[in-house]
Amino acid sequence: MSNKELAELLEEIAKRLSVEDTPNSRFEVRAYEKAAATIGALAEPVEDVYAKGGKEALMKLPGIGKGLAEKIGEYINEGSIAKLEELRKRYPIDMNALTRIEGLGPKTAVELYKKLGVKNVDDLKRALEQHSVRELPGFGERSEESMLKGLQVIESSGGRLLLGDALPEAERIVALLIKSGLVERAVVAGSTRRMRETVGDLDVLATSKQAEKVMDLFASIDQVDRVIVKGPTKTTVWLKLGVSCDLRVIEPDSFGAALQYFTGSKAHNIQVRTIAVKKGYRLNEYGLFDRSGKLMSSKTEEDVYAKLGMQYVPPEMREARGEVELAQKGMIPELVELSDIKGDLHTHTKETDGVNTLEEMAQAAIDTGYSYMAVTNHTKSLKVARGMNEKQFREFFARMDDLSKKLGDRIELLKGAEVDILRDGTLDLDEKTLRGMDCVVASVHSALKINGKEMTERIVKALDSGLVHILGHPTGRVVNGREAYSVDLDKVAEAAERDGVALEINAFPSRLDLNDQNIMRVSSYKINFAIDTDSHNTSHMAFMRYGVGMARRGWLTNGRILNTRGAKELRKALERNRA
Ligand code: DGT
Ligand code: CA
Ligand code: CA
Ligand code: ZN
Repeated sequence: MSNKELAELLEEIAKRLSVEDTPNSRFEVRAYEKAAATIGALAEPVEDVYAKGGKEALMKLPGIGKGLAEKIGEYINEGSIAKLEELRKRYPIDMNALTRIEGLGPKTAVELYKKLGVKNVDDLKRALEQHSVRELPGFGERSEESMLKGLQVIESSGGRLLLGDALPEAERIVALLIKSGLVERAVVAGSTRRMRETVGDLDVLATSKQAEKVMDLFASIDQVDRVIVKGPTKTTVWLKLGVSCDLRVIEPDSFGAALQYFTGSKAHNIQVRTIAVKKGYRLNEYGLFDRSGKLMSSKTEEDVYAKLGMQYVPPEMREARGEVELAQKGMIPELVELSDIKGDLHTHTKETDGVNTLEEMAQAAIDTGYSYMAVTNHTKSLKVARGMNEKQFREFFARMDDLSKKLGDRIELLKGAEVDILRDGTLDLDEKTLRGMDCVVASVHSALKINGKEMTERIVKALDSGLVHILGHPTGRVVNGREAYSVDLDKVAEAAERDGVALEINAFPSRLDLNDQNIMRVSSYKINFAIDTDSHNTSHMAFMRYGVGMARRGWLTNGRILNTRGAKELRKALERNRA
């Protein structure tokens, strides 16, 4: 069982409960949603937490009370949750798959079941194609169209897994191999190492003198659902996570060449191999060989690149986008690193849709080693997130002042908001309140379907207000879920340059917005970027590395990143933007 599996079951309970109209259901729905968020973001396997400390340990996790701890215990002990089974009997539908379609909520799913017998995504597709959905009262052509579009987005994802699910799983597998003592080295390769936003399968490399034993171990680990092919040097398994994983065991001496080869991308490798061929060499996963077939290099990636007359290319850049030429000229930029990040500028607390208290979030930032953290709760028009009004911000900031006094110089707390950019481009709080803040993130959360011209004007107007420091998740896309809204990013970047606004690289694994391609598109403008986690609970703070991955894939150096500045310098930059 993985944390993700359990989180999905808890989410399913929340969705199914949200259809029931009992007096307690709203409260219960929120409790299950919070628990799902907590478990989904937990670094340690929830089973381990339970094994060590039982229900009490679970109850120490944010947002998990006694009732939820019991349900989780029930699942760990019995492999099922009676409450969920009961709910599933009421409506035998694939709730999670159906509601993954943008614009299709639990209530709609149940209605489609009652009226048309739709139980799963295939049924829905058929119903849409036969135009029976649009005939239903309250649905119409527009909802048919929007559901079809949602279906297309999901189908085009082709079953690729989010980096935020792939990387931790690959790391767990690597850790298990190393712990076994059977391997000398084990590392993550493939698109996961390149930090692509989604990955098709996991690739792990290991060096060992006992390949057979390694393969036996790999095939039997808990994460494996079934073995697809098992051989002496390569084994492929299907993981319970819903993705396959290749393990290759290689000779220690060819580690560098193999890592270079299996990190990819394929397109990058083809370009590198062409360079080898031009020199009369041969390059493959075993090494770099000269004209006479003599091995020239294979032990480290650095050496392989060096023998080809190239600089080392960071994995995130290996996408055949011009990095090979740069490496030949010795012009690979010094990319931003996770350790350069000094703070987080976009976080939420339980006052709006976050899970943890202000105190808990501040402690998490301290534990991460940050110098500062901006707390940026939602604003009033975002009702689903219980957004705050001007008065509530004033009261909240008074509490922040108290906490800041208590914390002294352990961390600097920045007063902020994630203020909604309303449909007409105005901001969802009055000017005085916004001017009183240290860090204003402005984001679009509503009226996402307006045309590109309107959306561009709307965002540009918000930036031109002179009240905004950071444009949050600038395209609004959800990975594998929702397309970006139509917007002219060049016009947005021009405005950001004019107004001194930083564009966000939102590190939340389902957002990663801006992504690498969009970063490259706008990085020629004189603008800064802010890499933020958009944390809704303390464990989300660990998402920072995915944002850094996007920035590196977009070739950014730390000079371009606002939150690599120390606290003093950051404050100066934020003030200058307001002047
Ligand atoms: P994915 O899994 O679709 O997210 O993308 P990758 O890049 O992880 O691709 P994958 O798993 O098929 O292969 C891992 C790496 O191995 C790939 O990036 C480059 C290398 N590789 C695999 N097959 C070939 C091939 O036929 N030619 C070359 N040059 N490299 C290959
Ligand atoms: Ca792969
Ligand atoms: Ca693979
Ligand atoms: Zn947001």
